[in-house]
Amino acid sequence: MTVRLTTAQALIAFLARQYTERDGHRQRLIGATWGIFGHGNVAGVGQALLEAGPRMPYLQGRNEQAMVHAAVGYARQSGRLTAHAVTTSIGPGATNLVTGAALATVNHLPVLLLPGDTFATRPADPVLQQLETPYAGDVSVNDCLRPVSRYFDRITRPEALIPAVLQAVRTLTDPVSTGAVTLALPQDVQTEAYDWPDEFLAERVWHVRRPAPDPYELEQAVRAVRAARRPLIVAGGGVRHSAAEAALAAFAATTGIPVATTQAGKGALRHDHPQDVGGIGHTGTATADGLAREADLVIGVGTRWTDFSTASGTLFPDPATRFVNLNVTGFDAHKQAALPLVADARAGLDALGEALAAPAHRVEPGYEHAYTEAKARWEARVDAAFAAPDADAVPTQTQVLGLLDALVTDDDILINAAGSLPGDLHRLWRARSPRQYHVEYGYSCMGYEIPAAVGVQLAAPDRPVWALVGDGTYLMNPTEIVTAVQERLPVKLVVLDNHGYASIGGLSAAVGGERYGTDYRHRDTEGAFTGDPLPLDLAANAASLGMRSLRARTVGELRAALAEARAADHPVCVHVTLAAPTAPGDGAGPPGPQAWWDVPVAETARRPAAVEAREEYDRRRAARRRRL
Ligand SMILES: Cc1ncc(C[n+]2csc(CCOP(=O)(O)OP(=O)(O)O)c2C)c(N)n1
Repeated sequence: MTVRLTTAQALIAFLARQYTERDGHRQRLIGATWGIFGHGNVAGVGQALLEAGPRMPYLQGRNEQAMVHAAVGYARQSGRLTAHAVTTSIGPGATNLVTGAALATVNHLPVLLLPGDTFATRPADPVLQQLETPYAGDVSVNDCLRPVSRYFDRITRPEALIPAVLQAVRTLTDPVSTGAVTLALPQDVQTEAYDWPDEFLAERVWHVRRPAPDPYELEQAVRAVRAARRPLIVAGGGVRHSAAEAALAAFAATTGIPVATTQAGKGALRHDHPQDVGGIGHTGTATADGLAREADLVIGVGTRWTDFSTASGTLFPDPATRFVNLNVTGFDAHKQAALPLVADARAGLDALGEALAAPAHRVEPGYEHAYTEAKARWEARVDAAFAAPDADAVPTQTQVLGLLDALVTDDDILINAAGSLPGDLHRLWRARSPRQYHVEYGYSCMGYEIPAAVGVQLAAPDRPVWALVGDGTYLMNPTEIVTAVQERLPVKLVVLDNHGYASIGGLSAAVGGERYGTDYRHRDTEGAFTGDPLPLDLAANAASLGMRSLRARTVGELRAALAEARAADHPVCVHVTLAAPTAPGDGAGPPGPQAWWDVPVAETARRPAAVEAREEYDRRRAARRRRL
């Protein structure tokens, strides 16, 4: 039997009947479809969504990039088992997807992108918003999405949807390949009818696999762990994606091996788990980075080993240090010249734990004692950075985190992506539950937080969801506030205002850039932006988009505003102007970077600051170690 539907109607009907299943739990693969309509999708996917009604919930966004961020927030919070689709018009609506797609793919998070495309039948080239490429008639702007998609297809005939969408869903549900998936839909094909076989539109369940380790690789890994005197686990986002938190906690407790975490992995262990030693790398804790420098075996679990985690190749100075990488992708498992252990994180940890049980393996007491003491020393530094003793004082950034730390429970979710906050959060935040810490640091995309909060709140309707943003990030992408208001989502937005890019300002100073172009100030008579601060009122801006907005000028006001926001059943913005931070690491202020990060400095420069910075850079760079 067949059913006659347009390509767009068949696509939406198909997507509404796809499910994922893992560990016996089954859920819809595509929970909803975001969309902004234009002539490239209104008559096709738009009409199909209207006909589908509640069978495919529709969410209205303000900006295509932001819709992808919201979808990514939703997928990450849902453990990648359920995702959103995003439909756009052709041309600018489609190319606005590129940044969000790259973010999804870098972070291995599923999102289905459905950009409209120019006519397949090409009756009147060029149509509105068409890019004409003189040397290639089959190129459209959607080809920009190829390098940032894990699967890309253009549906130039209705029946071509069948193999394309099956590959699309296979990619979305595969733990190795998931990321952004793009099906470009020419505007004429979207509206063309076809007789679709019933089997195509029947319910389909996609099992999300947990590959077990290869026996040989497991044996090698076990041998390496048993031989190690100072092992360190570095847990990444793969732990979260595999829901391996409990397996990791049990493995660490049984073996006594300390666990450091990347940005994507933070929260895998509760902060008070005895083996949790906090963040690793440039934004890591002194405890974790100290252990890394002394480690003889590093066990990476679900990590891509970015430069932040390895301190740009300087964190593991001992050439004898070996790596074991437990990772579902062979690509990542082989990094750092590691012994690869290609497997799902949970399956791999369980297998390792079992193999190390007889005879029971545990690190030496002296090692355990040393990292336990180092952790206690670090915790005292966190306490000092969080403490805000004077209720009338203007708070610093870390004191804002301290006030949140005092307020939240296991339920709260904190979202951040860029600026100086990811560093402070990674170093200092005390994660209380596995999915509390939601920092997107694979792409570190300014403007992620507010739309992501909308997506996260849709995935976790009963949990308090906080988007923490700098003023720079706010200005880049505030408009999904309107969506939070429209959907009555009680997201909490905390705007930490320091009149510019504090993070890049600090970085600029460190690389001899003299903070050029990083403050939000008027142009002065010499042409530089060193005049008075710009008269921005971001609290009023948020209020103008329909959000309740609270201004906090002091620690006391901030404490009250955060409590009000937490209790509210509607979206609330808390705006706080920060006190200038004390220079990090000068002894008085909060702890700064505990390890290096490679940002190249000008090799030739006339200004003394850059010349000096280059000398320091050459010294640091010499410590880099490549593992081949
Ligand atoms: C989309 C995007 N553009 C540029 C950057 C580079 N960048 C990283 S942090 C930052 C400044 C962030 O400013 P703000 O949000 O105010 O946070 P602060 O640095 O003041 O903590 C910039 C420009 C980025 N990460 N993302």
